[in-house]
Amino acid sequence: MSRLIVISNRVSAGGGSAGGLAVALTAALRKNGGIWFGWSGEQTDEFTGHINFQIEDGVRTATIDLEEQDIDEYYNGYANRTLWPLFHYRIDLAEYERSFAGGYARVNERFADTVLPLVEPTDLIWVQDYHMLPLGEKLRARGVRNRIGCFLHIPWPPRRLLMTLPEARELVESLFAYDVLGFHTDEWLESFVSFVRDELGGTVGDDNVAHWNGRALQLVACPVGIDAQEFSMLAASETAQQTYTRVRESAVGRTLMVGVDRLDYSKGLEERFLGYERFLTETPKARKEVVLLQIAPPSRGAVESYQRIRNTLEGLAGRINGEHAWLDWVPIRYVNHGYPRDVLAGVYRASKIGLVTPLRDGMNLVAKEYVAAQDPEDPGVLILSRFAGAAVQLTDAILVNPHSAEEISDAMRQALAMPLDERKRRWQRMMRSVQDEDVMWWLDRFTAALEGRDDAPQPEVPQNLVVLR
Ligand code: ADQ
Repeated sequence: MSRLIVISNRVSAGGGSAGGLAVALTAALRKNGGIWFGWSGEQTDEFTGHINFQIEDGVRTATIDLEEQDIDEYYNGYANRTLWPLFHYRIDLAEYERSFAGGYARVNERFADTVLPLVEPTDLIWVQDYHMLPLGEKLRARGVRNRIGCFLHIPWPPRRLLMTLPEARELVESLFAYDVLGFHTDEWLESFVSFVRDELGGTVGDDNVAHWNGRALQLVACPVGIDAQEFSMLAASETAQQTYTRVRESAVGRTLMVGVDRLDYSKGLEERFLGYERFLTETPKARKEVVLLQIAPPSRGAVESYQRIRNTLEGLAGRINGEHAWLDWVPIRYVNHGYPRDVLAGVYRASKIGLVTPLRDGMNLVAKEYVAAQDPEDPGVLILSRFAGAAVQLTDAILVNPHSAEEISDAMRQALAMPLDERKRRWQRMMRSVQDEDVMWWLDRFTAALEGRDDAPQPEVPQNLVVLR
């Protein structure tokens, strides 16, 4: 394969605490050579385009610092206050400010200008996520003729929602600068197709190639996975075993339910707490027999809606605990910390119920990590939102509508009562999917499409998940 240039908002090559995605991209870059380019996370008084090169875990990284105004308008602004809520169907939270749109365009220009001298003619360029949607167009405008692909890690919103964005049309038009555009699921892909057909007047064939204005764009539905093998090994590590023992002891014989999410309104935490409250009220005999452990490290603290959700959840956890706690029992343990991956693996394994109930999620890797960490002889039950991309693959989870407290409460009762043979049967099927469609599979499929290759591995997947080309 050609050299890869991976471009993403933040760069996180290798390292023990990096997520599976970072591990996979690191592996690909190490194997094929190339560069991982992005924002350093640092602020500078004046943008100079100075690149800080490093070798991290055998991978060459190149990062730049951004000015305060860039960070406000591009990152905290357009990325996190406009696109993130809109793409998660939350137009009530989306803020449409011309200054944000301007900052987003400016920073993408800056990325294009700085990365340009690093690109060699045969490199494959792979742009990650919603922070850099127009980057392909900016690179084309600077004469780049390489194959360029973009993968969107979050949902693509329905056409009528996207139309609320003042720059919707030009944003979608800019995507035609890419050769390949990837989504996790057919649902997100179909929403994109609907916009192209009905708003741009473009066409999309059975081969999922979109045509508009003389450009052809290959659309691909390609669900991201985790490094299942690595995660199962982490779950068997000494740290995971110690964590398992500590967490189980702290539950003193009670059944543990766990949620692990970035503190984000898309993750449905408030609705999850309300579902649990309903369960406690409706199921008096199960009270004191269960504990909900919610791990939710704060993210994007500079954005007001994130501060609000933090306050709401603290209030809700306090109310539920105040109402239901007993001398020796607190129903919700709410922890605002991040943990290393081996500790998380131990927590997942110690929890007989995994709660993954986002209101909307591109994929959701926690669901897959929970499955990979289970003991095959005594696996836990996954309760999963129908509105997470992962629900297309993990159909043996208990699937719920996360907006319904009743459905969450029912699912908790069903999970608690589920016999061992049914738990095993469901887990085995989910584990097979997590193993077969792992992160390397995703990487191979996307890069195959980017190279225009036909020889990507073709494991058995539901028909609607096959790369459509
Ligand atoms: P996220 O919205 O961040 O990712 P997710 O896919 O669940 O959501 O990944 C979160 C990662 O962070 C997981 O690997 C998890 O282990 C880790 N994490 C969460 N809480 C943690 C904690 N307390 N301590 C340590 N680690 C923690 C976006 C999209 C998703 C999509 C991914 C990948 O929103 O839909 O699945 O990108 O494409």
